[in-house]
Amino acid sequence: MPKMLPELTSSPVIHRYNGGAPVLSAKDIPYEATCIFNAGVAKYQGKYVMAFRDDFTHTPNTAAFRGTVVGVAYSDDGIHWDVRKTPFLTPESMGDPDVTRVYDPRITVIDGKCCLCFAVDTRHGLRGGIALTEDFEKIEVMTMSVPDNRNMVLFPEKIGGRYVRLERPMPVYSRGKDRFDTWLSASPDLRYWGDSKLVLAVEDVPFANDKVGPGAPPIKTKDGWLTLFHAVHRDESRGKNGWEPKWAKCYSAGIMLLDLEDPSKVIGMSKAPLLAPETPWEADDGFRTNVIFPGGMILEDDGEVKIYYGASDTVECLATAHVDELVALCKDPK
Ligand code: BMA
Repeated sequence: MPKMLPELTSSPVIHRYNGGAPVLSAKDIPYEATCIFNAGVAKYQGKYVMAFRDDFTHTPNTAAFRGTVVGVAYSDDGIHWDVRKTPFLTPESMGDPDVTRVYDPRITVIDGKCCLCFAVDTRHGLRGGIALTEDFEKIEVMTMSVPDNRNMVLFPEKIGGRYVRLERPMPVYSRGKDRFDTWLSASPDLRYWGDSKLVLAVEDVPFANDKVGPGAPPIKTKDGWLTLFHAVHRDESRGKNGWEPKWAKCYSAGIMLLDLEDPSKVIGMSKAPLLAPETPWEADDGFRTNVIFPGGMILEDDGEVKIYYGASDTVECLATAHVDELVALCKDPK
């Protein structure tokens, strides 16, 4: 049985593809793979492209990971994926010996180019990076933050003449352990970032008590930037879940609208989760159970929004909803 709090349930506007079964998992990968999750997805040059995280272990069903790489897959329909034979990003390919891990990619198509946001672990802290790629072979790293920052997500166009990103710095010293909020910074050139502002704090979200962070690149609507975020609820009584000895957190996905001209302003937010862990892949099985981690959101011509999310840090899943229903949820005052 799912080990969820009863109040954390998904919105009725959400439809899980194939009952919530993964669209990509370790069995689809032609190289070492144990957990395939937290992917970024975009439409680029006539195809869907996915960059996914691959954590691999020697021994099934243990948390003893040996490494993490980022792989790439292509699709004609956003559902069935052809995985490239070799990984795309590895710690070695980052060209910096300090990097020990690269993971949690997001993809934004901007000015006709693919812009990747990703996290790297280094021997001197966890950094957020932004890089350009045209072919998913080579990357040009544009910027790397100081520690500790992660979950960067780039908007798909310049706003007020500047590039804008959402991010989740980790103020352990000043705010206490794991009270991490969502921030925004702007840049003239993708390299130099500043004018940072708080967007969404943990205490703004009724279904979070631990941290809130950016999800997928926002979608532009006439009502505002439709924006997914992850919301973390911690409850020590959750005890043992998944392969880890103890995992007390529950990650759900929320949805909000940001002002079109000043996206640091939240102009609407659903008071309830959009997607909360419910299916066996999300709530019962995997490395860390009770994790929904959205990283990709695509608006189709007919108004369908595809939402790609990592489930239980173990597989990649897909849910859909109509854009009008998502906007309506954000505007609903309840
Ligand atoms: C976050 C990140 C994600 C992960 C999540 C749940 O802090 O590390 O990569 O999916 O925790 O484990």
